[in-house]
Amino acid sequence: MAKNNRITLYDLQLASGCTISPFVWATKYALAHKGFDVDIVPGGFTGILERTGGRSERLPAIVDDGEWVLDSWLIVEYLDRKYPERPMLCGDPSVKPLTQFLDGWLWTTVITPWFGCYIQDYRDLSLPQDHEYVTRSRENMLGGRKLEEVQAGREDRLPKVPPLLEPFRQLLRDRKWIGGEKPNYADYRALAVFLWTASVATTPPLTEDDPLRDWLDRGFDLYGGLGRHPGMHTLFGLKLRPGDPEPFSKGPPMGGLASRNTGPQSTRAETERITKGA
Ligand SMILES: N[C@@H](CCC(=O)N[C@@H](CS)C(=O)NCC(=O)O)C(=O)O
Repeated sequence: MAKNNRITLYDLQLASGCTISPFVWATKYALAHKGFDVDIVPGGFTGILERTGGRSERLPAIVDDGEWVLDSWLIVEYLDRKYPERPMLCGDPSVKPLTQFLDGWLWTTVITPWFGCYIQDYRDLSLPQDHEYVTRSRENMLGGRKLEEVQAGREDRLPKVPPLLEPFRQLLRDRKWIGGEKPNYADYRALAVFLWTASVATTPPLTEDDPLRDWLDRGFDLYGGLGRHPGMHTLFGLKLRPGDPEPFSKGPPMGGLASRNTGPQSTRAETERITKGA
């Protein structure tokens, strides 16, 4: 049982002290959701094995009254199992698989392109002692390409990403949180993608008027502004150029699950369009 309500979290930080890892971000929110006070063990990419006494090469890791738990997913399972009397992170059985799907979709859809757009920033913002390791390991991840070469030309690629987030905007259109009236682990896992982005994005990835802004701002403000570290960058302010795609859908929701069939009146405009090309 957490002594004095405190749990230790091994963080993965940039030189500014802000968390970079989306896995650690999701864990910070999970601990706050469960109502714990957190003792942060600071540090960057190098020396993780030494800091954790040989226990882990990856972060996050937590220590709860002497009990080590590694891996963000196992940490969440541990917290709900050990503290079921506190607000559940994944209360319903469907939350876990749907959260894993959403996380996987966000990685493919936005983290992959944004990784290529911010990878040089990611290295430059890391702790000085991490630069060499981050350069070598990330260049290996990118098939041997130089970080500078991968990031170059991002002004042409960044405007192509916001339209891809439309299904996620639809998800949040009619609800306050993915979890309903209150956020749950699906919210934290999705927020973590944008918290990671804000930790490295020296130029914004989303337009000022992106409808996701409301959920993102409320999410960053949770738990006393947990996502508002001064080292973070704004996500909003992407400037579009002529020829760039519309960043998000501005029309009314149409078709499929985006609108409700409440009789012919509700589908007439769509029917006209698909039958007459109006
Ligand atoms: N399955 C792990 C993945 C954790 C992970 O990959 N963490 C990365 C940070 S994003 C890490 O520790 N990287 C250390 C490194 O790159 O050397 C979890 O869910 O916690």
